[in-house]
Amino acid sequence: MPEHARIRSLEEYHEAYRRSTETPEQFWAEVAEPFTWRRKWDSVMNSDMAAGHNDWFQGARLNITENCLDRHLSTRGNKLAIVYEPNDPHTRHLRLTYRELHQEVCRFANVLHNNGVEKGDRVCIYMPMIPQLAIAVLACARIGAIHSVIFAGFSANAIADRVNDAQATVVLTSDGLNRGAKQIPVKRVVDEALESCPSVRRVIVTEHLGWPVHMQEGRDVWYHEEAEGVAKTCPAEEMGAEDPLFILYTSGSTGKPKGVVHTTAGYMVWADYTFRNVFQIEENDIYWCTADIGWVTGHTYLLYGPLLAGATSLMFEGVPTYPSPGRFWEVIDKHSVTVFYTAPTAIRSLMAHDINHVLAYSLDSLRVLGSVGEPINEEAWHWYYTHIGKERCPIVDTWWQTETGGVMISALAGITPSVPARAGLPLPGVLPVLLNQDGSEIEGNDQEGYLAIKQSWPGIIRTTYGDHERARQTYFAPYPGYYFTGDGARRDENGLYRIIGRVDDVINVSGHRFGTAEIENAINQNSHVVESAVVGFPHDVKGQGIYAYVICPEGVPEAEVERQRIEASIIETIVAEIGRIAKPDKIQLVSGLPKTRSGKIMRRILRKVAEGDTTNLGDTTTLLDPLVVDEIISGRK
Ligand code: 6R9
Repeated sequence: MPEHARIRSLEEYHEAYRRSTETPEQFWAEVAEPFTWRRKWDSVMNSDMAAGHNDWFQGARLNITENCLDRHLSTRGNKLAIVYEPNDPHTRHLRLTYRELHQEVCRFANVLHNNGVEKGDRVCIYMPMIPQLAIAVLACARIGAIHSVIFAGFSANAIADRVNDAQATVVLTSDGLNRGAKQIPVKRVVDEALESCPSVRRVIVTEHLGWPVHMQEGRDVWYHEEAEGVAKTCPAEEMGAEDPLFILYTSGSTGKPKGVVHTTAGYMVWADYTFRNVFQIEENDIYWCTADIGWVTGHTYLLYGPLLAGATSLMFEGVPTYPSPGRFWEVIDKHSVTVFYTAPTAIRSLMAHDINHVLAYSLDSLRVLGSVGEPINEEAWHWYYTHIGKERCPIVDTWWQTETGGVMISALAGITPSVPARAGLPLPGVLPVLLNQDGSEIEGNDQEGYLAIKQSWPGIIRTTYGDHERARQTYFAPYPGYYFTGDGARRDENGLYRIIGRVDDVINVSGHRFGTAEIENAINQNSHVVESAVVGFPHDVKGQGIYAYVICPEGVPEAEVERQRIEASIIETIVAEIGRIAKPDKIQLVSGLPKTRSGKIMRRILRKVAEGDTTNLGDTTTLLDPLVVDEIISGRK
């Protein structure tokens, strides 16, 4: 494993941190040194935080797949790059060495070329968690096409929004996918989406379930037919350091998901550096990140980070509870997983089952445990630490965001402090600050405020696709000179950070971000709906649940069956507009919403009611119609 820039002790951490903040350009130039560059940079960091302009390694030329694959062939050609564990434990798993993965990526890249994909083109990928997904993503990067992976649980409408925003010309998909006991006709969802996507001229379909699918003449082709006789070598396109590598859509506090853009060199350096240091990766590790490649965690810590480091990455197609709640632990034993990275929601859902599902497995191979996506509550932390890590594996609670490209605040496994409910200390290069509402910095420990970042880092978001002003407004304008995270945090008495949660209108459901406005927009498409307001509430397993208050045109129907019918219809609309993952936990039909005289919905009140805390609703005197609050309380779900 590359020892380069590897932190091995607490002293080394402090030293690296000091250098990364005092002389960041020198620090990152050293970290970047051993990658494969076609040409080195002219300057390391150019940052104008107020304008949201951040360039790293300007002037450098490279291809990230040469760093993920070619670079390892002489020393790790026969090492496993990807181990694939299918949904069904009785189906055969698959292993790809670095050499094999290199060949498959080249082949897919040639297929893309043959289908007219060129550098800078946007390619949307809507595929199951199978090796072909990883291969497809890397194939785009190989030829300089910008990939935009869409999580394969999103609806046709959600796909169409993303494809149209990116103006993608090509879509990569499969015939179907397995998710636990369910099978989903993925290609059919894509077909429906593409009815409203005029930019798409080619769909390349990978056979996975062997299902018959409709192939549209002139547009759709089978991958296996296209790949026949195609060369397994493909020269890598030479990219500029700041050429976009991918777009990944994520929800914010406004209605439409944003296309977060990451570029080539900075993202690469950040992914590799954070991966090796946070998990303290060793050459023989079998590393398993349970995230789907459709989310940023899958991009940075299933795919790019591990491959850049030359590690073995396990890819799991299934779900934690199929065919039994012991599935994760079975996979860990089966493949001798050493480093395991998952989300608190998965841990909480498994905690709820009989502990015998855990005790049936040895879990001896484990060395490091990770958590990501939302704050991990103390109970889940202790369960994870005791029953999975057997009190010998450090837990890294990694705080970061789609926009940060990689981990920002976290323990480095076994090196910096790992305390329940604390993400911990910032990584080298990360300068977190706590801000007051007026934007002034809060000094000292044992303090709470808005979490912002004061200095550029290599993985910082570059723009939102096609609309830089939106990126500037969202992240850089709220507190000029800082990157604003949207999270609130506490710095404890030892300087460790504890992430409290979003301070904006974003709900985090099982580690998935949704804007309240985004869900409201979806609900409002339903003909039974005049207006809606969505808030989050604490949920035992998901972290936060979705509570929707909905006004119907004829008021709240008297009959229970009629109310149920409307609620079911609203759920159907949300599933169609966004996907099953955004289904509200509770829908309450109401005759009005608590609004101020200026027409603003008082979400604070709605949140309190959803939480079940109706004793102290605060000041309601500015409400237009205070009676509406009584109705909402009495009809609470
Ligand atoms: C990587 C990822 C980002 C939001 C972020 C925060 C929450 C993520 C966390 C965490 C507390 C952690 N979040 N990790 N909160 N502790 N370890 O999840 O990216 O999907 O963009 O979500 O998730 O609220 O702002 P993304």
